[in-house]
Amino acid sequence: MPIEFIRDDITRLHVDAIVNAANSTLLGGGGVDGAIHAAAGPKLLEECRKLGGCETGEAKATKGYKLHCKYVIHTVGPVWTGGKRGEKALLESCYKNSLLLAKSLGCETVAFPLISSGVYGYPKEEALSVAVDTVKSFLDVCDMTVYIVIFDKASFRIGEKLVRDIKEYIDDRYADEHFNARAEHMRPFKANRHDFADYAAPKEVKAAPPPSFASLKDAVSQLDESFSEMLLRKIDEEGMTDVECYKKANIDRKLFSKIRSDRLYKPSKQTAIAFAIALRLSLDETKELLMKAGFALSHSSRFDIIIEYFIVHGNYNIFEINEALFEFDQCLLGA
Ligand code: AR6
Repeated sequence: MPIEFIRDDITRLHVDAIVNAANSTLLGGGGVDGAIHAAAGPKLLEECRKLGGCETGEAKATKGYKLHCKYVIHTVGPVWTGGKRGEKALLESCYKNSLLLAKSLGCETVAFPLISSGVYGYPKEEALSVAVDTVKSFLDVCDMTVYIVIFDKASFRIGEKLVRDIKEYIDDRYADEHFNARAEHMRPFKANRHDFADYAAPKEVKAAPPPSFASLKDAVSQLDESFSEMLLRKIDEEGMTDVECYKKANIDRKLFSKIRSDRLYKPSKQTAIAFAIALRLSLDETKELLMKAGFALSHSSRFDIIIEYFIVHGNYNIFEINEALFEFDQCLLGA
């Protein structure tokens, strides 16, 4: 999956390269830099000494030594001094230069910490949005899986208002669900209280006749449009290309080819929803697409209600949706 947010210690990740939020000496320090040097062992510092430092916004690579990665890419973020000294452009350069370097080294998976958002004081919310926007632009032209590692949950805060709105939405939906469950429970009680003199016999409801199949084989052969068929049809109807669709869905090319070539492919629920978001499907269409993969949206699940919230509000920004899911401790969308 092209961008993935994970909450972890970056030194534990098994990827081709991890990025270090270093300082211009490249000789180690505190924060993530200290953790990376501690986990990699002293040989990392030995190699760093030979690099001759690094300018702010630039990136240099070393081997990973005892870490579970081939390379460490050291980049130097800007120190935040209020935002008027080109901090944003410098932070963007950190991500761009690290990604270009990773690509030149043949890396397919790269993990970033939130550069500058610790000791260097860059506001975490803004640091996160620079990270997401810059990585996203890079992935528009290049295939790679990029992990943005969130060490402390406070780094990952979507706007207070959005959190409040989603909370309200969840509370309302849960309340509905409970109300309906209670109403269901009360039904026999209401019937008991009926004045039987006024009681009218319920109208006869005619059920639709069941479909008639000559045999089980016959029944199984009459499959409806599958998930992959509906997905490809919707892509055509929207006038999108496959690439546009899977990039918007934050799904990687290999997974998309699998879905394309297997009409009975069964995706995960997160993948199916990611495509619904990429295609800007209405709530009903989303439910239809999900049903084809064997899933539903339910008001008994916070994940489902959050997805519904975004669709109902016409917000199809998958990164914002993922930030909200992360905020509410739910699985993220994508592969
Ligand atoms: N894994 C992932 N993220 C981490 C980890 C970890 N193990 N440890 C901290 N973070 P910082 P900076 C997060 O201060 O702001 C060093 O001394 C942390 O929560 O490490 O770019 C260097 O030598 C924060 O969100 O880097 C420099 O002198 C983010 O990583 C200076 O700090 C970055 O925090 C660089 O400051």
